[in-house]
Amino acid sequence: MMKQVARVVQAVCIALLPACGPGEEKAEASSTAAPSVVMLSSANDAFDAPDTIAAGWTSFQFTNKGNDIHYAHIVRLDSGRTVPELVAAYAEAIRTSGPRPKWVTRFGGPGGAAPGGTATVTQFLEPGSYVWICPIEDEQGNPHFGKGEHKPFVVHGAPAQTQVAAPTATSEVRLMDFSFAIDSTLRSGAHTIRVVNAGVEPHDLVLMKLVEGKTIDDIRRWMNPEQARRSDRPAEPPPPLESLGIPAGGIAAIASGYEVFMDLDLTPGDYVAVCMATAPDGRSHIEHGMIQQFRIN
Ligand SMILES: [Cu+2]
Repeated sequence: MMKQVARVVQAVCIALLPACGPGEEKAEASSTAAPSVVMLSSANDAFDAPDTIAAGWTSFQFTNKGNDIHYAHIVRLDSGRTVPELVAAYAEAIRTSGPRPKWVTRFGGPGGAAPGGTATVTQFLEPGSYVWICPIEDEQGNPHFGKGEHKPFVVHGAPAQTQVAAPTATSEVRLMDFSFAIDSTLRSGAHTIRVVNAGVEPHDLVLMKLVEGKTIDDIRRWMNPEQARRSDRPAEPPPPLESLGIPAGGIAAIASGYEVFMDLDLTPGDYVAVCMATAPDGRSHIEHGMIQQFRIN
């Protein structure tokens, strides 16, 4: 019963977040036109999503129709690289905690959506070749994209889209190597939070609202994606995620210099911000210090 309640709360809370691309080329927006909306969903380890999208500001409204958490993480491939190469190289990097392929740019996209939940991300799309992938791992540590949860799409030029304005932020979170700078004025209520990658490495952001009695050390211990692959992992099996914290929003990984606008409604309580990325040394960003507790009043 408690588990069901937690899942419902999780599904409600996880309705996320607008995002966008790098800062340079969209500053001159003079129109109030809304971003175009693209609906996509995931079920049974497969994406249902369009093959082509116009360049410019775009809201991705992602619905999770599966039984596990899913992402619609966007990656951009360098010219000449193929989707089978991506799937093979990235899955191998995850399996070995190795360096991620240099010819893949992390481009954001909808973050974790709970089963039956949604995640909305608005971001600026540049023309090019992209792939949606779900990097969530199953209980054996295999990423969903290795089981078929990936889909390529092409972004083509659309000059009219440059008239669409960027979202207006009420607050800011900076992602660095390896820490967060969270706006101390953040209070409960509705926010549009600008998330900026001010570091060198790609970073993501996952916000967990702590369950009563749980601490940042519980999150550090059980949400560490790399420790789980090593011999120093805890002896017991991990507890259900919802027994530790409720996912309260987040963004999929963005490369250095990118910014994301995240709309979310914060309720009073204790939160933990974590980055689930892996550093070139095979350690998680959490192990490098990219985990921080903060209170919302
Ligand atoms: Cu990070």
